[in-house]
Amino acid sequence: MYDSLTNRRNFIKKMAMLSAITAAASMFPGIVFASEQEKGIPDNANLDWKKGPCRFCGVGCGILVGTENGKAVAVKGDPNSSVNKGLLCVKGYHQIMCIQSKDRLKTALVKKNGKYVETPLSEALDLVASKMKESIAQNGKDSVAMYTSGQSTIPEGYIASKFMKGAIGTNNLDCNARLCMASAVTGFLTSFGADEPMGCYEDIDHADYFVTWGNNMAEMHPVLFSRMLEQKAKRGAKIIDFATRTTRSSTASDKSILFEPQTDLALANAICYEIIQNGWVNKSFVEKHCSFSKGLTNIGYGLEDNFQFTDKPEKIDFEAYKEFLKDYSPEKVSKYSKVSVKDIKYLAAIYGDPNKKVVSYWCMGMNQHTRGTWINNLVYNIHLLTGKISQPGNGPFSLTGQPSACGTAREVGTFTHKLPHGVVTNEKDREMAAKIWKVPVERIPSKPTYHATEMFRAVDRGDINFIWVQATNPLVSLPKTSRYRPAMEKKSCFVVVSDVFPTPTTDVADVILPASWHIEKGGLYGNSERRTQYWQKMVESPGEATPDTWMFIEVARRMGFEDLFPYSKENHVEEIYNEYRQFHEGAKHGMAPLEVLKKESGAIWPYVNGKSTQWRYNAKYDPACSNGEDFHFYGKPDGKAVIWQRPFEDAPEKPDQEYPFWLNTGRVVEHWHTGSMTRRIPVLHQAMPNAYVEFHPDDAKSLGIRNGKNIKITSRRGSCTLPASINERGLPTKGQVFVPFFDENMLINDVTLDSFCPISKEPDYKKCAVKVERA
Ligand SMILES: Nc1nc2c(c(=O)[nH]1)N[C@H]1C(S)=C(S)[C@@H](COP(=O)(O)OP(=O)(O)OC[C@H]3O[C@@H](n4cnc5c(=O)[nH]c(N)nc54)[C@H](O)[C@@H]3O)O[C@H]1N2
Ligand SMILES: Nc1nc2c(c(=O)[nH]1)N[C@H]1C(S)=C(S)[C@@H](COP(=O)(O)OP(=O)(O)OC[C@H]3O[C@@H](n4cnc5c(=O)[nH]c(N)nc54)[C@H](O)[C@@H]3O)O[C@H]1N2
Ligand code: SF4
Ligand SMILES: [Mo]
Repeated sequence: MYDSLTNRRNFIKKMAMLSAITAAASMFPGIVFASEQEKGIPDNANLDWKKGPCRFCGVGCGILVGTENGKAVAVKGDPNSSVNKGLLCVKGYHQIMCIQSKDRLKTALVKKNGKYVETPLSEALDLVASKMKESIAQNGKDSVAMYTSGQSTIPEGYIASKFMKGAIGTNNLDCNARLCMASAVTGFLTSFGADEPMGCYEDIDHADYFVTWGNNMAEMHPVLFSRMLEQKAKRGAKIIDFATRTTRSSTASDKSILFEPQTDLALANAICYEIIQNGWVNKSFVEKHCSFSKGLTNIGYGLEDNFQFTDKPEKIDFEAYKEFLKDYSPEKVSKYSKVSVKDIKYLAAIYGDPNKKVVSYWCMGMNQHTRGTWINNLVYNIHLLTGKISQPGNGPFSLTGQPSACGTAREVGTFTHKLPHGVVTNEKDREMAAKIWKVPVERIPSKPTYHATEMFRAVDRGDINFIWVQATNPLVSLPKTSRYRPAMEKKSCFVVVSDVFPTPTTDVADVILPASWHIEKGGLYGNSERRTQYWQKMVESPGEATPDTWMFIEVARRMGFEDLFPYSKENHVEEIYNEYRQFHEGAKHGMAPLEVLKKESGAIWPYVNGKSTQWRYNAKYDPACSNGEDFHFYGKPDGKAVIWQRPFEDAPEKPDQEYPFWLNTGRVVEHWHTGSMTRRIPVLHQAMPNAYVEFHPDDAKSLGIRNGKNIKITSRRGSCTLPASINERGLPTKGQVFVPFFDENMLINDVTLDSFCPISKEPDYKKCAVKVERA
């Protein structure tokens, strides 16, 4: 018998005691340091170094992994990678240590009479295939679902899409990037008609100002932040941290401006108001390259099952837009955003100064937002009105979180509405997919089905009877797990989970499949700056652990789709990438060939005539521009980017008498999401052994709360008990508490709300109302 829960807890406890390295000192300020591990590598060490992207964040640093006698023994930064120029952060340096973890999943486990039984992998895959077939036969194609990840490789995402949409014929495929990047995608599509940022990391070397809109780059994108700090030291570039909480990023910035949650919508409009009032609009840019639109308002929060919403955009003119902005004077907005009129004017003046180059960065503060699409649009408005876009050092830059949120989730398109090129609702896109996949076009359904939250609601309702979860840990990471855990435990749904370690999600699985980790399989990832990176398999997997792509292929073959999956076990990564590349031929999205990716530390798409395109839509750099002008927003039929009229609307749940605090959630530098990997790396686990709840010192004082005391946090959905943290890592504003979500023993997502942006369907983990009491 295998008791994953006790094993896991014991293991994590033991590790905290055993760990010898004291990491705390090297943690400050959470950026880059020469790791103990790297210092320990003798210069003459006879290691075989292989290159690849880091396993963790969307920065996509290049790493070199040193192997000896078939074992990975060291990691260092790739000096040839333009992303990180040889640097790594603390997670980067120590990543390979998790694969040595004693409780690594090495065999398939099948639940029999309530107990997990070690089972030969081929037998477990037989069972998965037969359960999938059984569900389809009994309840139809839309009774089976797959939930994957922005950490899946490009081949994994591609095969998942081909399997579900092309072979079976259901759009029941979505991924955890819905919890993360969906608002960025709908923001790009509505403003520009094409996904992903126009600029690249080289912008950092040219910008005079960096404005971060509610993200914490010192901890979440540390290597990029260190590049910003370098420019600050070298050229006096300035960092302005605009957020709802004081973090390490704020303290390392030149100026920190705090605002009330949700009021970023009003503040972005106030900045545009000021830009117009002061005559800072770049008139010729706006006339030539922009149009104006408005959409529906009071659009709801997606709290009911089967919630549907379609926007109805309407063209407007500049005068109407200007009239709309009258409600957003700095004086009016200052009252509810709690940002001073002076600070609003200060920000507007930076964006408005034609001689200053400005890059805006954001991540989850703007995407995990019930008006996530809108706030993305509103920040684009600022850059469009001033023409500060698509030029070195000038541009809005939406950062991705996961290592292949762009490459896999967005480009391959592991979302219910997506295909590798385009969307399921478009007949031409379906025809193209059908042709490359060699399936009848009627097989690919033209209607999207379930986005992430709705997929788990469908499991709860009994509408999904089979779900396969891969490279994600939803029972820690979904909002309102207090509903979705019981849903996954129901007998009406057969649950398959592929992971590297036991987790709270494998705990509810009927079949657990042992996956190969990052360097044990080859693959490709795509980072925040549209850079595709390839790596080869570097070490063997333990036991029967197998690459995810291969497990999908094995199951698809067992279901009778052998002809559609003719790949070889040895070269499937390369064969699949070559097939996938056909979807993206052409100047707007061409992908680099494998030979280039094998040699170089990645290439940025559009890869045209043997060259990466660093700045899209700017005719100087982008060969796809074809209107004869200096800029061409070719994602839109009229070649113009859209300036959107979007109002401020409140959050669905706000502090009140019964639940008087805002709850904000997020991350810390040491841990990766649900902690399944980083809590198995001794140096990281020891540096940050458990979650906590941060208070503003004034709130702590008035409630009589002291550091380390246990506090129970309760919302209308559930509760969670954690030790209080005052004046330690971060500092929430008064009336707000903050909790990181990495700790599976303190499940804050039992408390969060599953409301989402009606356009992107991305949940808002940053805001709900809670009460706090001493436990
Ligand atoms: N160490 C580490 N790095 C990571 C990850 C990790 O798990 N660990 N995960 C990666 C992933 S997948 C992601 S998505 C990124 C996340 O990267 P970030 O977005 O930087 O991090 P979070 O901690 O999720 O979000 C914190 C921020 O949300 C802001 N916020 C709260 N409410 C609001 C609001 O109403 N409006 C605005 N504009 N901001 C608000 C707060 O100011 C706070 O600073 O990190 C990536 N990098
Ligand atoms: N409260 C709160 N919740 C949040 C957020 C928040 O800000 N606040 N942020 C949301 C965001 S932005 C994100 S991106 C999600 C992330 O949430 P998840 O994706 O659920 O979190 P991870 O810990 O990254 O889960 C990845 C899992 O894949 C496993 N794994 C690693 N490598 C492989 C592999 O090669 N194959 C397989 N099969 N498995 C592998 C790991 O062990 C781990 O269990 O969380 C979301 N949830
Ligand atoms: S910044 Fe991100 S990609 Fe770079 S080493 Fe750290 S976790 Fe890896
Ligand atoms: Mo994310």
